[in-house]
Amino acid sequence: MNASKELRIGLIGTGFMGRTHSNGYKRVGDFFPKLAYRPVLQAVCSRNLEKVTDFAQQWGYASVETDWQALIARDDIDAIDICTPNEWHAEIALAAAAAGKMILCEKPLARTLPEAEAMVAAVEKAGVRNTVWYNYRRLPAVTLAKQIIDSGQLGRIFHYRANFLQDWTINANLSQGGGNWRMDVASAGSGVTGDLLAHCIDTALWLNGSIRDVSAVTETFIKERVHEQTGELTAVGIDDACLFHCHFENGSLGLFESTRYARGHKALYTFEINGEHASIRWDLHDLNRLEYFDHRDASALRGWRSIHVTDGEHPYLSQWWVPGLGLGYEHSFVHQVADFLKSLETDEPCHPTFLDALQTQRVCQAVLDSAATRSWQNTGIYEAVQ
Ligand code: SOE
Repeated sequence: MNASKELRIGLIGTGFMGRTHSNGYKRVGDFFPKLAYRPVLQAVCSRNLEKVTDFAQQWGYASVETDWQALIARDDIDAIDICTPNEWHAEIALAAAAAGKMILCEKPLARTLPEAEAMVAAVEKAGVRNTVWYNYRRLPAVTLAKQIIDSGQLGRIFHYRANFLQDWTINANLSQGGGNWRMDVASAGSGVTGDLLAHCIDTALWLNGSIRDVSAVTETFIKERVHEQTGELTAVGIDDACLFHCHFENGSLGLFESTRYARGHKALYTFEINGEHASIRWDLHDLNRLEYFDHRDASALRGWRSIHVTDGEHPYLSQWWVPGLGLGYEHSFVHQVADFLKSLETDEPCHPTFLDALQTQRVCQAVLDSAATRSWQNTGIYEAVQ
C-alpha cells in the first residue's frame, strides 16, 4: 500500500549534502513502500535564485525560497532540513523549533558546545521531532556491527580504534571561506574534529557507550590561506589533523585519528573493536563487508571472516535487491529517511537525536580543549547515546 500521510520537506542548502538528502527523500518510497508517511519535496531554499531554481528543477522541488526565514514561516512545511554550512545550524534550528517545525540537521549538530546546547534546549522546549544525519550508522555493515556488539558476542571490550583519513587539503593554494567553508573556522567551528572525527565519535558512542575523558593533539599544517571573502592571506583556525586517545565508561581504551593530509586516502573511515572473545572491523572503502574474528571457532579453522553484508536477513537488505548485490554510500541517507518516517508512525525518537548529537559535540569540545591545553579533559557526557 502506498504511504498516505505527507511529510512536507523544506530543505535549506543546495550543496553536496542537499543532494544526498534529496536523493534519500526521492528513493525512500520506492524501496520502503509500507511506510505510512511519504516525503513531499515542497520547497528548497538557497540565497542564489538561479542556483536554487536549477536545483529545484533537477530534484523535483515544488517551489523555491531565497530567504530561510520565509521558508520557516510557511505553513505548508512540516519539517526543515538543514544542509547549510555549520555556521547557520543553530540560528535556523532555533527559529524552526520556535515555529513548531520538525528538524533534520546535517552533522555536526553545531560549531560549538553552547550552540549545540541551545539547539537541544530549543527542540525540547518546542517538543518538536528532531534528528541529526550521522549517516554511517545506517550502512548495513555498521548496523550489523551494532547488533553483534549488543548481542554480547564480543564479551568485554578492550579496544576501540577509528580513523577518518582524507587528502584533499594538502594543496597550499586552496582558499578558505566561501565554497571552502570547511576550511574556515568561523563557518565550520573546527576542522577534522567536527567534520570527520564527529562521525567516528557518533559511531563509537553508539557501539561502545560513553567516553569519559580524552587526551588529544591537533595540528594545522598550513598556517595561512587566502580568504574568499577578503582575498587576503588569513590565519587558518581549523585543525588539519587530530589524534586522541580516551577512556570509555565500559573500561575500554579508544584511539582515534583524523587528517586531511593522508596522501592517497579520500574518505578512509575505518573502525576496529577488540573484545574478549571476538573482534570486528569495518572499512568505508569496502562498505558492504564486515570482518569478524571469533576466538571460540575451532582452532584449525580460526581466522577473520569477511562477511558480505548483503543477505536478506542483514539490516535494511530485505528492502533492496537479491542477496549478494551491494549497496552504496547514498543508501545510508535513504535509510535515515526511512527511519525518520518510521519514527513518525511509532512516535519513537529517531536516533541520533539532537540530544545524542550533543554528546558527540561534548567529546569534540573536550578533544579541542585537550589539544589546546595539552591536558586530559573530561567530556562531561551525562546521557547515554542511542
Ligand atoms: C568532508 O570532505 C566530508 O564531505 C564530510 O563533511 C562528510 O561528513 C563525510 O561523510 C565525507 O567527507
